[in-house]
Amino acid sequence: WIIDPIVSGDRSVRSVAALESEDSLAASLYLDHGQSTAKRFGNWFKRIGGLFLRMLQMVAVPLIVTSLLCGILGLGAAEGVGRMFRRTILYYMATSVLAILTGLFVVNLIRPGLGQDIAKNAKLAAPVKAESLGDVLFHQVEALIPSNPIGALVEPNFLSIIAFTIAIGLFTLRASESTRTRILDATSAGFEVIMALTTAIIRLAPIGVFFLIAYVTATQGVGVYRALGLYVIAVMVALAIHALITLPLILWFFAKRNPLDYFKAMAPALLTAFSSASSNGTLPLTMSAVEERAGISNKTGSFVLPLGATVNMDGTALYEVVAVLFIAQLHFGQNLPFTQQVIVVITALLASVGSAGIPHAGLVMMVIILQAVGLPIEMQGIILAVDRVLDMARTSVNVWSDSCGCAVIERFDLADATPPTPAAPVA
Ligand code: DAS
Repeated sequence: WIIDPIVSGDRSVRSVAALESEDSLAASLYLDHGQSTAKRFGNWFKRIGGLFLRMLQMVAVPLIVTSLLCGILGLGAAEGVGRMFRRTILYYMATSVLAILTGLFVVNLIRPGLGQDIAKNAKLAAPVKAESLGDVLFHQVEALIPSNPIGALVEPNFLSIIAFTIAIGLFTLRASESTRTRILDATSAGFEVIMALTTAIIRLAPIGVFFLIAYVTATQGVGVYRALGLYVIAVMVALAIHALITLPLILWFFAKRNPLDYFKAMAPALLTAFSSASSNGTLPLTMSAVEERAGISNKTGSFVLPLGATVNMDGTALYEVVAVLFIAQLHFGQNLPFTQQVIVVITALLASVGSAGIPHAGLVMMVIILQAVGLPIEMQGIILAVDRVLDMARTSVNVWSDSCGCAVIERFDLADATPPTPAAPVA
């Protein structure tokens, strides 16, 4: 009684006016006994599914803060690794931006959320307000400098939270050994608890997915599934481009390594990342694979990988851009304006930095970007159904990028360590 009247088209609605005057859930399922029964059920689907999304929102802030702090404080004393730290961060930001731009290109090319025979909401969403690029960029910079960090936690303003947490982490590295140890121990304990809570919430995903999918299906019509299929293709194509073209090129040109050989060396870690959908869970295997199979030094691997598992998530960043633009296409019935897409790029980069290396972390962080561009978080429900398989794929890309980072950093580190060959004496 939710799907049939949509699929069979047997909508005994009184008139097209009913379709126009009420939201499509009620209108398309308006039954001739004059009761918009489904409207009442549809609202309950949205409410119950919305409870699950609220649980994801509930853990987003503590997950970001504890995960980021653990990742940064795990660097240990900052002495002697300054140059490696700067190079590592530069590599991570560069590959994440390349991943995001790849996702942006593919989702604008394929446009999975447009042109489907989706029953449009009778109340089409308000067109997105287009700001000037300068205003957009300045607002993002403002968000990175919270005038009241506690207020940012309460709001929550995720960009402010991430920026402030990174600042606190970096300056804690410069504190005394005992201070660093105490803060790291407390943060690690907190991260362990929040991770357990998040994992418990994710176990409720099937229930949340059912209600959200029921709501979105009734609201958007079954045409949404064709759009969902295109969305999965868009994510997979973008991930493949980044993992099989971009990163191998970086490996070839900057690390002078044969990408195929390196890929074979990392295969056990990549397969574990795919099956577990957890960068953190795969980390021990990633570290042993880069050292024992790929010939990377312990100094590089033990520095680059733990940090990467926390702050370098190319696959996640790419996925969030595709997902948010897909939701925007579905919701607004049009592509986001360029300036809004710039906001998505910036927030996706920071959201991927704040994501934890645990299953579905990218989904939790997506709330940040949806809020940044004014999209209703309920629309996230539509992509929950396919998130597990996409999570497995994007986690593999996350680990593959971290592994390639080790080879690049090692190459530059060795170049530093190798004294320049003295010029041959003039005969
Ligand atoms: N599963 C996360 C990871 O472990 C990635 C994500 O959820 O986006 O890297």
